[in-house]
Amino acid sequence: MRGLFTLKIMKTKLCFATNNAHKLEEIQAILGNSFELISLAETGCKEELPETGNTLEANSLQKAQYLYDHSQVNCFADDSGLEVYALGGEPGVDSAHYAGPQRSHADNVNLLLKNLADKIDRSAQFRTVITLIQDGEINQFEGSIKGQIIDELKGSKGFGYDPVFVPDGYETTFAEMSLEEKGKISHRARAFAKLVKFLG
Ligand code: ITT
Repeated sequence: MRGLFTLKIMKTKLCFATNNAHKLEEIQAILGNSFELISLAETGCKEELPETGNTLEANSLQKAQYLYDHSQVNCFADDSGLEVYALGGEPGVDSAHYAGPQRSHADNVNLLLKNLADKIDRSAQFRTVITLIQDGEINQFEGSIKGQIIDELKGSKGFGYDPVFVPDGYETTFAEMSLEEKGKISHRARAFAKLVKFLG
């Protein structure tokens, strides 16, 4: 009993500034029991977080700073994107709305495959930047994973560009992997591992 109580009071309370349920699920699996994650709703923040930067670094900072300024809770925000070398790093910060404001994963993937149709180099990377703000102090953490964009969709798990991304050293797409498998190697997992290490 005492051990359980000690564990409970030692949990670090943090708000994860996201409205993406898939991401919350993935991060919960990565963070396990060490942290008590507070949702955006629990902080009373109902607004759309601003994301107008030109880089993943700027966007994750902007989201975290907005939440911190409005709710004064210690928090972190992430921004991720798929960077395709033959497309000069696109879709990058525009990954979520690559095919338009409807933010459709299916439309985004289809546009990506169209834009890559005549390209021989299919290499890409997913990249995540996390910004943590604790008592006003800002720290950023980055994670990435390299892979190849295949020319047809495979698998039904995950989200976004997962059905067309095969990480280097693997035969399957992210969308064919379990949450746990993807969670061991993903860009987000790598960035979050750095965050967890930092938080100690
Ligand atoms: P929030 O801003 O609400 O957190 P989001 O959907 O914009 O949610 P991200 O900033 O992490 O999430 O990612 C932007 C886009 O990049 C996302 O909509 C996907 O299209 C793509 N993406 C990021 N991580 C991905 C992943 O693990 N698998 C597939 N696509 C991913």
